[in-house]
Amino acid sequence: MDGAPAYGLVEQGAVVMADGLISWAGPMSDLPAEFRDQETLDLEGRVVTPALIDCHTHVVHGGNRAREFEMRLEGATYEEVARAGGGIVSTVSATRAASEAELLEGALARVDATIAEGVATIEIKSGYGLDIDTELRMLRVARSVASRRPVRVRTSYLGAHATPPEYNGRADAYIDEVCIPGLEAAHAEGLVDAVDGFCEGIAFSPAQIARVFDRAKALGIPVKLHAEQLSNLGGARLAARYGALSADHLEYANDGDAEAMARAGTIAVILPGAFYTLREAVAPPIAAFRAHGVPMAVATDCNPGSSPMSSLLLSMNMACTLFRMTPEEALAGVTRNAARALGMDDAGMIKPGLRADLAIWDIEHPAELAYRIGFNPLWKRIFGGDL
Ligand code: DI6
Ligand code: FE
Repeated sequence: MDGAPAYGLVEQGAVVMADGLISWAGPMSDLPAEFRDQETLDLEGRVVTPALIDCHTHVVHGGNRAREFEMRLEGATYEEVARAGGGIVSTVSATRAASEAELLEGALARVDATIAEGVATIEIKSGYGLDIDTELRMLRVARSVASRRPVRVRTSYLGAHATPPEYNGRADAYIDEVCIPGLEAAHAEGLVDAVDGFCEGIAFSPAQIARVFDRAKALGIPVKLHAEQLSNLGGARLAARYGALSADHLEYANDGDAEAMARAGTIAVILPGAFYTLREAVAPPIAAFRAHGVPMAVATDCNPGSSPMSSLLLSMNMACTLFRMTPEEALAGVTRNAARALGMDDAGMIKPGLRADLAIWDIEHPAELAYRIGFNPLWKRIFGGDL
């Protein structure tokens, strides 16, 4: 088809792997002689992509919020549920009450669903502990996922997710007494790859987030931010000012926000699962991100409240159908740009020197990955060169 998206697709391609890394990739006809007598696997015309990367999840948490789902169907809004002590805070109670083993068991079930769809790297946030012990427990559990399953884990410290009940009305004190000391403790244990926050009317102001980011910068940890999800408070610009890896959600972001993000090299992480679940009416400004050259990632936001979804393939479909992203953008969003949103330069592309994390699909064209709904065409996943 003339003018059809290219996807960087190589017909009749070959990928050579050695020692867990990609050593060569290109058209079969160009395969250098030195690789010709290696052991081969004939993929019989299947499509190979980089293994997928889910760059925004909250898969470690206790309990579930099916009751809240019912309340919303009875007419309550997400913000009303949150203000009534439901929402994030109800998951905080369930997470505090859960043992490390229980948290791990719940997380593994969700992670297994994503691995089955070709995911090889998953980002996992804290943020349902909101006290130092439970935040650290969540991060330890998140890290332990990587020793239980063939998957890489990146952890984000999300102490600034909500104000816990014991600090009701004293958000600043929570930031000073729990959130920042918790960050220092988690960093001292080597548990933090990035620092995240929730900048929102029901969460924290830009000034409060800035205090957490200042500490992160001082510790040399990159930042990212849940920004402009339910309203525009200037979170995306704040994130850009701190050179954030990503700003996430962004439904209420505007053209100026996109411009600031482009200048800072901040990735826009698009989370259609939350938009869908909350029946949000305002879509993120995809055209502005495109126009300013802001790279877009796509993730599940897998969490028990606003996005109880573990399917990254479904996120791709939603990003296209709800937000008019192209299937090519959606694929870049769960591979190349997802890696950038995590500050990783060793995954997300099929390129010599990168990790041999690949997904092999029973499809004829990459557009099929975003096109189908509730169908998983993964044939095999390769993780660090292992089938
Ligand atoms: N935005 C979200 O969509 C999740 N966290 C956040 O900051 C929701 C978390 C929840 O409702 O439990
Ligand atoms: Fe989130």
